[in-house]
Amino acid sequence: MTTAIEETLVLVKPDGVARNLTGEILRRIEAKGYSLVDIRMVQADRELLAQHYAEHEGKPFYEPLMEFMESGPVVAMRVAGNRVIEGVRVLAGATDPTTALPGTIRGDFGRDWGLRVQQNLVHGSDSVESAERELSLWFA
Ligand code: RTP
Ligand code: MG
Repeated sequence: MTTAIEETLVLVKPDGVARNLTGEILRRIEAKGYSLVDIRMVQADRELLAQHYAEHEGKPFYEPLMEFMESGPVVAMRVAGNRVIEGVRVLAGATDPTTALPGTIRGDFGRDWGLRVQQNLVHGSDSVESAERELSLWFA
């Protein structure tokens, strides 16, 4: 393992904020030893979300995803640490909360509500390039 001090974007999605899980999610990130560098609450608009989720444009879940993400405020966090990009995604668990393992954020608190899109509480950047791009969007 090589050392790779990174920064990543974490979003507590509207379901996580509405369910009062922001503190629990941040607690897990800090308990793991990652550092909170910046944090803000945002009511995201279409333009921001379209840029954030540009890779998913045209997919069947794109429109429901947009509606879900603009349904209420999100909490955006800049988080730093060694290999934090992969680490946060391990903490988050699999995209589908039904199969996300217990011990992960999505496994412990998420469930399938039978809606048109996965309401899975949290987002974490998936690569160094995504993290840089997303951080510049949410922390302009
Ligand atoms: P994220 O980008 O939010 O961190 O999640 P992820 O990498 O685990 O999942 P991704 O494939 O990037 O999908 C982005 C978000 O779209 C919603 N989604 N719904 N079939 C579905 O209903 C479906 N597939 C994806 C989820 O909210 C997912 O996190
Ligand atoms: Mg993703």
